[in-house]
Amino acid sequence: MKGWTGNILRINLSNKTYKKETFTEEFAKKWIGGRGFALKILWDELKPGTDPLGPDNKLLVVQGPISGVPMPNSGKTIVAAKSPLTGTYGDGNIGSYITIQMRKAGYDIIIFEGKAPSPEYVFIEDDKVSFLSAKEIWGKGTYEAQAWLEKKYGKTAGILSIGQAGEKKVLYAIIRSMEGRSGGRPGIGAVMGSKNLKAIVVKGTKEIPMADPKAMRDRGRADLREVGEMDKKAKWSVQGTNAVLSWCNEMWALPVRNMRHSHHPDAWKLDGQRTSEARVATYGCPNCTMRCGIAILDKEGHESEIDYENAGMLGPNLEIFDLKQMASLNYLCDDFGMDTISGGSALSFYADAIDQGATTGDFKFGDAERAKELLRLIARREGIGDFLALGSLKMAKKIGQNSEAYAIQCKGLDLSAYNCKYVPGQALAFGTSAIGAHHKEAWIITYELTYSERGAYGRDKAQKVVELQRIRSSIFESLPICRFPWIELGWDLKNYPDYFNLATGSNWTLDDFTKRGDRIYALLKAFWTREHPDTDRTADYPPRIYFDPSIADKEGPAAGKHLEYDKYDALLDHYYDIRGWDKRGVPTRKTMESVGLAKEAEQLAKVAEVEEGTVA
Ligand code: PTT
Ligand code: SF4
Repeated sequence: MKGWTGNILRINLSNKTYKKETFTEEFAKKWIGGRGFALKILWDELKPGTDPLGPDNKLLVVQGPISGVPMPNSGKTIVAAKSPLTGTYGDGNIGSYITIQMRKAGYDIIIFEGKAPSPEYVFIEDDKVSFLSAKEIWGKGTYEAQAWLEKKYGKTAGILSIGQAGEKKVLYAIIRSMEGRSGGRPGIGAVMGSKNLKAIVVKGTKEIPMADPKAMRDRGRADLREVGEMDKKAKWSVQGTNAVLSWCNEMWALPVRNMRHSHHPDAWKLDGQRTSEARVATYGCPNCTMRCGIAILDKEGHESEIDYENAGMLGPNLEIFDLKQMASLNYLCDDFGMDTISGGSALSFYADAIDQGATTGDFKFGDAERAKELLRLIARREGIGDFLALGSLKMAKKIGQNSEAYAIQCKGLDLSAYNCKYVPGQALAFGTSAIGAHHKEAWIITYELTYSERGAYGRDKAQKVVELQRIRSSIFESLPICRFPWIELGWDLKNYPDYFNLATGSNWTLDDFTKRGDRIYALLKAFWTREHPDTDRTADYPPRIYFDPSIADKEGPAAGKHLEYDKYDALLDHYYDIRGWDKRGVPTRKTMESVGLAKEAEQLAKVAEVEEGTVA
């Protein structure tokens, strides 16, 4: 096999054993890598109803056929498990040296099973695996853990670690790497913590297998230069992802006050120009010539990497407009290892619920100092922090009093920083994202607000969401590779099949990828259905407050507007029709068979109703 190493490393933390397994070329070509591999393995190996934080859940670290090869932005790794937030398949896409080191050590997939009897980290060096005590770093933040491990294993060792939030199983804990990388929004860091696994370190010395190494090197060198030049011309990484903050504010699509508002006159204080002017360091992933991790100093003087989601959710969403204070909240999330999006959303939901009289407490929008204290309590799960660690949906279920309406989440995962109360296509993208509300599945908002009619619910928007989910699931999450050269610089999508072919010796076109994207999306929704057999179309609705006329903006381009149930339902029907799913949003048997999932349809039918359908 070329491109893939063909190897799986299976590690049992309970009894400190490990074994090397192989996968077939048929499996590789059916599922590509990254998300495709992780999804199929978790579907096959987890019993329905597995406790996400119990020893039977599995933590996967996964590469694909072009991971780590010398080409633009190939330093990304998938971390995946059954999510404690959503109760279904969850993953994150993280930049890390582990991408290169794992491939050099000869593995595409590492599966962690069981639970270490005491806090440990695992060191993998080619064929050897060591189980080592983590007592010197357990209880420490991710910056200290990373520095301690780097000192021992070197700056370019592949290192993934969790902070106190992962150790304490905060449901939205993430995994960290290098100085600024964070991945696994659906609580993959909590799964790692539940296994008593503080860190994973990998070093390898082998060659990454490629069908045509010389062509790959020549093409890679030229394209790294080309993407770097495109970035210089476009000046994209001058502001990086935070360039979008002022655009969202202009478009009235910014998260403000738990998304009750969508615009704020002070938002400019946190925008891309301000973060760029305050820059003290730049971070990035391996193999990248458009490094986008812009770090500024926070109120306490720490370097804090500000991406748009962090700024949006910890700034305007909490009505905090002091750049350094917002950076402090971001630094704490990074150090504790918790998701800035869900962390920001848990805090804004709490302030909102107090405002609405649904609960009592001493936190108000705009109170940055109290927000810092709350983040510390969350990371330790102390006092009110234990409640905030559950994430907005589970908090709302505890509070009751109709507060679920303003928990800004879908399927248990909080929305990234795009306020869709009058952006139907992006609301559909969040609603139908099968891992919960994450913009990485389909970022249709720029198309919708730039080239389409904002308030329209036409079939074209459902079609666009499906197209983006196809491309992102198959190419960007399954190769896996950073999507920014394509999405931000317009680097041609056709480059990706080219690299895949150079690595594997195949002759694939874009079509070969997008077909697999449909297979992956059908299995993702089947996974959700297997875990939630009584599911219906409401699982694909955006937050209920978006339909509430009382939160419509009073001025601006969306004045007096909000989402409407009947129109959203019609849009959802278009989506299901294009996908060949039934009216509950469950893939039909015929659809599953048509994308090569006949066996999986049988398995699903044992626990949930599967309609026959007509799409073949
Ligand atoms: C990603 C999500 C994002 S997406 C952001 S900012 W973004 C937040 N970043 C966090 C952070 O930082 N610290 C923290 N404690 N929590 C954070 N939570 C949020 O997590 C990230 C970049 C970014 S920055 C984006 S859009 C792109 N995402 C990609 C993707 O999803 N797929 C893909 N193929 N390529 C992508 N490229 C870009 O990568 P999750 P990273 Mg991330 C400090 O993992 O779980 O998907 O959540 O990985 O290496 O940090 O790169 O405006
Ligand atoms: Fe990482 Fe940013 Fe480069 Fe993508 S563009 S590989 S997220 S540094």
